[in-house]
Amino acid sequence: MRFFIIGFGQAGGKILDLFLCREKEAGSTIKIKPLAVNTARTDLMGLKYVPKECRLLIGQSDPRVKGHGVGTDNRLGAKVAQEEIDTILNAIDKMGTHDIDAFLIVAGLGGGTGSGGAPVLAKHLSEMYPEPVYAVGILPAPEEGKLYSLNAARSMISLLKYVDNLILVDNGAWKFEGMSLRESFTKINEEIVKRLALLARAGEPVESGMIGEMVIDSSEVINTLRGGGISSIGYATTLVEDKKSKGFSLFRRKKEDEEFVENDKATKIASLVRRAALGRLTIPCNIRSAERALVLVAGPPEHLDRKGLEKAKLWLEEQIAGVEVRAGDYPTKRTKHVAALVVLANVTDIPRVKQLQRLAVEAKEEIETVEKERIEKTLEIFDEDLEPLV
Ligand SMILES: Nc1nc2c(ncn2[C@@H]2O[C@H](COP(=O)(O)OP(=O)(O)OP(=O)(O)O)[C@@H](O)[C@H]2O)c(=O)[nH]1
Ligand SMILES: [Mg+2]
Repeated sequence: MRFFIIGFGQAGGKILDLFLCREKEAGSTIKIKPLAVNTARTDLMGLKYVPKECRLLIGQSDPRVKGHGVGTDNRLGAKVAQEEIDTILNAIDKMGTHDIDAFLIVAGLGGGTGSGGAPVLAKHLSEMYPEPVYAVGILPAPEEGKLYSLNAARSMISLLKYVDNLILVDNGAWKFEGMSLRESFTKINEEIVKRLALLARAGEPVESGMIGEMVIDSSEVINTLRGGGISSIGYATTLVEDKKSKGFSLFRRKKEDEEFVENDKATKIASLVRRAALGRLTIPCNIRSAERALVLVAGPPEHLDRKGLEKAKLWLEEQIAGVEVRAGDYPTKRTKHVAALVVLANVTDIPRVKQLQRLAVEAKEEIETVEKERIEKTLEIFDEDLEPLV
């Protein structure tokens, strides 16, 4: 799955940078195209792995921005993106789009630049390119305040109009015990990157000498994510033992031994997938409200198992509302872990989204009331008999 990843704003840029960092460390051969777009010069300068020619500063000519960000004003973020959309699209075009499978815009939805810019970019990309446009939207934690919630709700509604799928991540649900939100961000970013890295492996050529038990094509990812809804992703890993160090009973005959190992493998894969689907999702949701699902398992080939994957698939079909479950694996010698990814596509029962919508309505009303009261109070200062000019 060849993604053109656009990190929009600070959170988006940081996640893109970390993705490139982890891919490099893993010696990955997966091809992705990166572009970081921001209104803040320092954010772009802070990136280490996004090549300099793949960073784009916008909004320089706007006196309110001038390379310093849009200060959590996502309307300004959207305006700047709209005004400079040709520059952004040119940068994308110049990097080449002929060999990509999909666009992936990553942005924090509570701020200004990414929150406002991501929907504008999604709109134009979906109009210009036949490839699907996905977004990873990061929702603010409740303690970040109502302005962030209002921004996120607005951005989310706009994104849903234009993207083929919106993968949500909830900072609130992912805050780590005993850590500040800022400290948690680093860990949350690692979690997001792990999931995206596995998704990017779907349909890609496997390492030399390796054959997948059940290969999944990028078109199957595209089919799972079609339809324009919201997705949540589950993930689980397990450290696998070295086969040589595994002791089996000496009293068992060889054939039974093999059967035992095979059954054990299948059960392990199936339970790993279950753990991924029932554990912490990128956005907590009712799994029964999912329309489709995609399962991807990666790990050393001797630990992958077709029967296990089929078992997991049947189980997941029972769990979700729809019947479409796709499953595949990706053998790799580069790890001692087996990882399972479960994409729950087009989920509808998401408490945080409902809460966000409520909060946003409240915030909007509050802002309007405060503004009205302020105007009234300001006018009270003046003598009532004073005639206005117009
Ligand atoms: N998971 C995660 N969330 C982040 C991170 N940085 C910021 N956020 C979230 O993203 C929102 C703010 O978005 P930013 O990306 O910082 O804002 P921006 O797009 O740069 O926009 P402005 O700074 O307003 O110009 C906040 O609500 C945070 O919850 C990060 O590194 N990881
Ligand atoms: Mg910023």
